[in-house]
Amino acid sequence: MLGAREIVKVTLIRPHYFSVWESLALGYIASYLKKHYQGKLEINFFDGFFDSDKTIIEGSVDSDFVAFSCTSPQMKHALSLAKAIKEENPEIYTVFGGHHPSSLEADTMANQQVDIVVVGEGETGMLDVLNDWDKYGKAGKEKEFPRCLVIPSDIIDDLNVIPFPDRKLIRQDRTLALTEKNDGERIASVLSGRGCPFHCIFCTGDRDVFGSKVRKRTVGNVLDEIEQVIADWHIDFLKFADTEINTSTYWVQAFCCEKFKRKITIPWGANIHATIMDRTTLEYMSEANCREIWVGVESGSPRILQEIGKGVTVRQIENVFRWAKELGIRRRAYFMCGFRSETREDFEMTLKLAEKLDADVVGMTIPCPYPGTALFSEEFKNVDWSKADEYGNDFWRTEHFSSEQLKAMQAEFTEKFKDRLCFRQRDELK
Ligand code: B12
Repeated sequence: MLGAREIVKVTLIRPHYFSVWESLALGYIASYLKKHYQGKLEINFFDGFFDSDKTIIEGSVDSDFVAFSCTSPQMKHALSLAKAIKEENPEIYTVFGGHHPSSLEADTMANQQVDIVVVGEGETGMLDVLNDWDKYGKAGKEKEFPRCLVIPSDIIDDLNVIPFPDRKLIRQDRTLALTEKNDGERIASVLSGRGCPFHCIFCTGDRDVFGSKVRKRTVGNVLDEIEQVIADWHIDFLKFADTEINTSTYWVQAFCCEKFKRKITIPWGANIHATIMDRTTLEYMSEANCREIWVGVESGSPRILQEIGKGVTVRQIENVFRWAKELGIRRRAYFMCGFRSETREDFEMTLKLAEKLDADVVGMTIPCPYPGTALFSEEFKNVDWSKADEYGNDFWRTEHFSSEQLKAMQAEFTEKFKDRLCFRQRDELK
């Protein structure tokens, strides 16, 4: 198919998973390719949450490359779509990227319907795929562009050089309609940086392929995008997709000052890490109309916080919640129960801390050993990730608790805080 026509057709697919967040990953990859690929390019996008398999398959079959963005729970759907698309057109190259393929590249590659795996941040890797094809594939040297290729992507140090995500392509309109329906507000997300300096055992964030090295866009660059998103999409609320926005309090303060100076009044929310937070920074945030902070508290037990590599103390958590309350910022707290050596006593400490923090919204999840995290091991290799996540899975157990006991502890927590549950758990109670 390729080489037969001038235009390279790439279809980007986000497989099925419920998400009110737009696919920034594919938005970034699309805009990067549009800017840097020298040849003629046509890019399409489908989202398995909104589009039926039939629509996706029919829209993909005349592509040259079909590329999937996958967290672990999305892999099964991605593989089934890839199989169906290849049955219709065996000449298509399938590309798999995102956290799951990057964590289990050899296993992903072992699937017949997978031709190429891009490991890590996908912008440069995906561009390499197209450039290599131009160089070898199109020239008929197909052996030098084999199926079965793992391409390591470069970490881009200066994030300002990446163009803003292509929100029209990733159908921002559809996620906005969803947030409007669910929350009564038009909500969009922006990413201010990449990489995470922490090493929590339940997250893949510290893997080198995703850059444990923290990189921040400049404040001006982030605000330029925010202004554009407000103008183009008329949003009511802005959320940051960063693992935590405050890898530098200096950056946060500068952002707040500049947002204020530019008279950008939109309310916003972000994940923050309690270790790197002080009252002054929260005051800046409050002045800049920060409406909510989301904090991964995880546990009230200092011993467990240490075991999971959280890098935070209970005192730091308590301070942040107290200061934010004083400043009128809403506080969402995420807790977890069921780490390896956790005892009933540790869990009681979590319950006590949850009461003391008095957060506006709470969630309680059980560890899920996703590939790429330190919790993952060979014993979880055959798990059906489409049926398992941290809200509930049937296989995670600890030294002291069975899977059923952990679920009972989770239910104990959700019952106790049923007046303030996060929407995922509120829905589960219905
Ligand atoms: C913000 C966030 C969310 C947001 C959604 C963000 C969004 N826009 O969809 C919310 C809260 C909804 C969420 C939900 C979930 N998340 Co989440 N999330 C994150 C977080 C903190 C940042 C992700 C992000 O936006 N990064 C910025 C973008 C630009 O980067 P990216 O998505 O990684 O994409 C880059 C590369 O992965 C790669 N890439 C991605 N797709 C593709 C495709 C191709 C073809 C190529 C070449 C490259 C490529 O290139 C991209 C650009 O550089 C990460 C943690 C982390 N440290 O990264 C976890 C993380 C990605 N989430 C994770 C998980 C498991 C989930 C959930 C399953 C949790 C749940 N039970 O609900 C869901 C799944 C949602 C989904 N649609 O798949 C895991 C994935 C682990 C794994 N092995 O799959 C992570 C790594 C956290 C962890 N526990 O380790 N998440």
